[in-house]
Amino acid sequence: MKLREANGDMSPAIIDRNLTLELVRVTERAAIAAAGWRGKGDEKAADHAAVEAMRSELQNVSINGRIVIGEGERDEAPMLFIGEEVGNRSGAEVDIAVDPLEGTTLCAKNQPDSICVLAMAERGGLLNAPDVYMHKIAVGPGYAPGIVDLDRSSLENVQAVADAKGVPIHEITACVLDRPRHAQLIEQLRATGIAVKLISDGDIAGIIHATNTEETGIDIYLGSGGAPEGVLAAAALRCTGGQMQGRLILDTDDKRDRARRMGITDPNRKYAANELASGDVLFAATGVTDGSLLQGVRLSKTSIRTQTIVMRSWSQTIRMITADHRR
Ligand code: VTB
Repeated sequence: MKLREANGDMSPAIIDRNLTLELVRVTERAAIAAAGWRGKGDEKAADHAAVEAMRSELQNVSINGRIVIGEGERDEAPMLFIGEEVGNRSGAEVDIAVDPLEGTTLCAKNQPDSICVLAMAERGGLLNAPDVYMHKIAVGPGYAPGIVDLDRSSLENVQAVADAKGVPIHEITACVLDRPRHAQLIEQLRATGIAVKLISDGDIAGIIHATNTEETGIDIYLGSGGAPEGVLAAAALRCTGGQMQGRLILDTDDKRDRARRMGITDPNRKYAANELASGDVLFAATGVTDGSLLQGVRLSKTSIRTQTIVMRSWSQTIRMITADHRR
């Protein structure tokens, strides 16, 4: 068995590398389906189209798959519910996390960075996260381990990144979801001269951007967003390199109960990227709307063009796949 150090993890290459292309087909299908709903103002219809397409294409993939992050509990989601078995039952036992349409609002408004996302890991490799918020922090590769930590203040974390880069703090760019709950954080960051890049939605793309500072200018991701998106972002980060931490926000009895039922015994636990997504991990995302991460679906008379990023933690290979699909 081949072993390789990936983000401090001695991960054996468990998942068949050819599955990367099979995953691309799944997110491509979902993106093409969702693209029909770009700019139509109907988030639900766009999401539903992506879910149906993703589910039907997943049935062709050579895996014994199980959804661990999907559309919700069995009683609230007819498709891609948590625990649903997917794949053609002929391959490895794997766990699957999906966000069939990340940024439904972005798609409905035809704004940048709406994407279809899927991650795969060996059985047990993905945190079964309830649909609650998660505090998140992420930076790209090349920093000393532990450079950022959720137990330190945001300013301390940004200062540590500035020091490591050897630049003044006002040359640091932090990416934050534009939400009222982040008003104080944004104010604090700006008060020290930090450039804040606000995104209206889509923190999986936001975290991926923070791992690719040279291209995006984003040094650090800060703030809270969906926990399922946190697990998907961690899967991506395991493939790109970098550091991330997440902590579930379990601020009511109901949320703590839900988390407990999903096997989370310590509600205050701080998870590193390789605890959110461990072992051998694959990640794929296809653009629906044009964005800074991916080009959106392009329709022409005879063909449909898609762009997909697909990555593998074991080798940390990042592939960009542009495909022309005959109409
Ligand atoms: C978060 C974020 C997602 O929606 O879940 C956000 O992780 C929802 O945040 O990437 P609010 O509940 O504050 O609106 C996304 O941005 C898109 O699904």
